[in-house]
Amino acid sequence: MRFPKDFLLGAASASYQVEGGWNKDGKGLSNWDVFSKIPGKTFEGTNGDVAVDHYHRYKEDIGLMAEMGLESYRFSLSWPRIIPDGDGEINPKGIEFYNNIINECLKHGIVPFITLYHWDLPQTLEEDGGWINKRTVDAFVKYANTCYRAFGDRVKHWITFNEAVVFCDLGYLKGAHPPGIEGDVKKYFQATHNVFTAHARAVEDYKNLRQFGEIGITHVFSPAFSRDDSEDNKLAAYHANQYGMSWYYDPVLKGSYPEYVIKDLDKNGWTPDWTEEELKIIELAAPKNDFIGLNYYQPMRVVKNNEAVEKRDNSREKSTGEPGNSSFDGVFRTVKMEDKKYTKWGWEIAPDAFLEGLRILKSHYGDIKLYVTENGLGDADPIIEGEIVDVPRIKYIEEHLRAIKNAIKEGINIKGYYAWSVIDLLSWLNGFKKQYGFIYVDHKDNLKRKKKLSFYWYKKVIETRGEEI
Ligand code: GCO
Repeated sequence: MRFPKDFLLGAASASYQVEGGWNKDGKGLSNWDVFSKIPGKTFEGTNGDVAVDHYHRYKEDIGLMAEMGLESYRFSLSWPRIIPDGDGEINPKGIEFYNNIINECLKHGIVPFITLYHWDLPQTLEEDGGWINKRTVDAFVKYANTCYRAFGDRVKHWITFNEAVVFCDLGYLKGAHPPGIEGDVKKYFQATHNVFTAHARAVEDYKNLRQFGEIGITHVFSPAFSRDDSEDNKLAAYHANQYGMSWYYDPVLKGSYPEYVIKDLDKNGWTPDWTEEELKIIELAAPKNDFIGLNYYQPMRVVKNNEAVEKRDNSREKSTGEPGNSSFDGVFRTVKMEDKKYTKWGWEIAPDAFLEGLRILKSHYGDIKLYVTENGLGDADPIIEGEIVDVPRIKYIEEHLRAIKNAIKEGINIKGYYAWSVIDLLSWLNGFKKQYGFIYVDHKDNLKRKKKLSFYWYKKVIETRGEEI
């Protein structure tokens, strides 16, 4: 089987992780420009001031994407590059930069797929309360509208937010992302609700403009499975899925929050401050979503937690996705399992759990269109005689593409695959050591680009539309 003609084979990046040019041409400060400079917050103090200098080298980079035969490029816009103070004047140089990227893609026949928010919030808004303050919701809707109007004639695929669970959880519960708050459950839920409201309003607004493209949101897809058949652990997995999946997918796809979680929130005094009007906006926007983007890296294996919640470790090392943490409410714990495979950063490699998760998703939400907006292997790539022989990455992507093929055969509506990432980039918490790209960046030689083995492999996959997988 080949991937269907309308299935897009692409790859992805995010503004802060590739661009650099942090203070160039009128760009405002982002929360990450500030947060990454607080000692101890990032791996060896790495930051995105230069990143991989995509800001200056985008032509070369997009040229390489074209050489690889990439059909679509998913990238994010830096909000403070476009509106430096968050909701004031538009920076024409910021618009120009993204026009250049978009036009360069189109010149090569690459479909641009835009993420509006991949975590770099204008610092002025962060200082004013960030995602806790509803002013940020209004500002986001305005920013989104600015982007639709500036780029919507050529861009027909829009993602509002990337991985709300990550920036809200790490921002308000673990303190590992800006604004660096630890253990504030009430704020965590408030932030998520404000994000869902912003998403819903941005979807409405897009549809009202009648630009005839598609819009959706990208979520982490990390279905929880019980480690074994014990009733306690199965209950723990149910709880994990209610909080980690339903809380995020229901408001977007069903237009309402899951009862199970709402009850808990009420009981604990964690219910967000929400209005009838906001809940209505969320309800009405749900059927207008065109798709949902899934970032799949690993599932969760969970057990009932028997340790005290106080033991939760919020260090940077413990916040980078490796299993072994208790949930914020102490109900369950993620575990590593003897019989599973893991990456160097301790993430499980589980294409079978991906397929299983997709089946569950379909049973809950029906035939909604799906894009796999991220999937890939974070590795320290082997270099032999100057060649980057990233065979483990090839194997990883191949196995996941096979799972997707099988899902399509079963009638699951997946319309594209975006490998993370197109080029080696800055990991938010793991520096440059953790590589994901098809294109290597030599940090010892002036950020020179080099094609990895996976580059040639993915090119062939695209050429043959995955026939051999
Ligand atoms: C990292 C992460 C990221 C994410 C991406 C999420 O190591 O920093 O893996 O690269 O995958 O930004 O959308």
